[in-house]
Amino acid sequence: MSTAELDAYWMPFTANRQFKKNPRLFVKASGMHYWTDDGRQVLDGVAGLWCVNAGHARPKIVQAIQEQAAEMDYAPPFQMGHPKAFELADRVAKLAPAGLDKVFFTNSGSESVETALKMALAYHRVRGEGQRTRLIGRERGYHGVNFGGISVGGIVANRKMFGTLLSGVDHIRHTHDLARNAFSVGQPAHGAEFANTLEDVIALHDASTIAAVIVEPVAGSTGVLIPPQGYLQKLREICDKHGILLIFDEVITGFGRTGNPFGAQTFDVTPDMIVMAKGLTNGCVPMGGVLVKRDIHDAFMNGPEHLIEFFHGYTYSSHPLACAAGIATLDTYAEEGLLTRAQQIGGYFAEAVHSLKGEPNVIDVRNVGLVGGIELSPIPGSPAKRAFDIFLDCYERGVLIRTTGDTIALSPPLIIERGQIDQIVDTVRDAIRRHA
Ligand code: PXG
Repeated sequence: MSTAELDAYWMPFTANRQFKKNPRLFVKASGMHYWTDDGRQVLDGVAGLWCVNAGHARPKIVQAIQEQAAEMDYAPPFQMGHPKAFELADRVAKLAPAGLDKVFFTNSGSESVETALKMALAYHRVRGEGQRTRLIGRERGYHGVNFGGISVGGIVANRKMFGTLLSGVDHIRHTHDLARNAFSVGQPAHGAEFANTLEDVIALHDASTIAAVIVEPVAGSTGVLIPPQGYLQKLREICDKHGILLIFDEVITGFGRTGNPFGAQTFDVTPDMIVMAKGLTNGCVPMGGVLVKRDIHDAFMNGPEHLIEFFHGYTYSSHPLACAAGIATLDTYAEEGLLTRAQQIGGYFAEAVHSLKGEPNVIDVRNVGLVGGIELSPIPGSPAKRAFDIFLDCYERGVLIRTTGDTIALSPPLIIERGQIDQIVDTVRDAIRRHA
């Protein structure tokens, strides 16, 4: 494409000027691969953007979307319904930890986060604890890009340009501890006590003012931080002790990424709400949702029956194309055992990514399920440059990876085979050496 043709589109989370000088365009995708506009095949090491968990262009999903578009393009979600919305909610609830059996639909992870935060505030209010207005997030957390999400989020670059954000928000400490945990395989041994920083925040504000705590079970965007052993359990205990809701943002960890349908199951901690998106529809149609405990939902079911109970929703909540894609996605996951496949191939993946220990500038390798993080020491004075150059290098050599700061993130489709894991890791290794 010419410079003029690339001009109008202001690209999200992209170095626009760098991109437009040397564009990287995908035109086709199938299975584990993309194809570029100049006909090169690129192995997908990040499932698009952590979402295409069943791989690309899966026939059942493609067909479901095509048929739905022809049969019924749209149905209003307010005061009306369509069967597939109920079917998908039921299917998702059946995958969730026991007790989380109500589902609210949105169109993205960001909208799901806003929905969960609003539900938490309103829940306390409908049960007479309306003074619980504070929301607690975590340093380095990513919860999408809307105002609630960046307020509870902890990635500085995503917040600092946007004013004072939501009031009444505080943050607990992040869990990264290179000194004690570098090169941990799976969950790091040290750091359960970082959960105690929640007790400090509670002591400062008083528990009676706090509505909810939101964390990612595995922090993805900030560079793959795996929860220390016992850490999430401790958060759960502290929240229970003080009547505070615990929200897991599982936009990345949902739908098989850690070896179970949800990270809550992998780490054996049940939150009060689960925020999801991405893998819910295999990335094929935008969709997100919030899984909620039954008693939270039931607390709203008061008052005259003709009145709306929760004043929230989107024009495209439970869009028919998204629901059709979601049902076909869950069918595909089930038929191929994909939601637990990371348990089988995760060991091989772990060994492969940890073989990068000892390569130049590699200061940490982290993994869980089919997620890997490789942290590099930055070029002095040029943070993020080394990892970005490695990203470009891998792309030129036919492997798509993702970088954030100086950390490389790998999160391939769950259909990946061993030889493809080798190809990704070998390509990353060569690129790391070339940029030493
Ligand atoms: N929560 C989490 C935990 C996420 O990872 C969102 C919310 C927002 O979802 P939407 O659909 O509104 O984008 C996400 C999104 C990265 C990267 O750096 C990750 C995401 C988005 C963009 C980049 O790897 N995850």
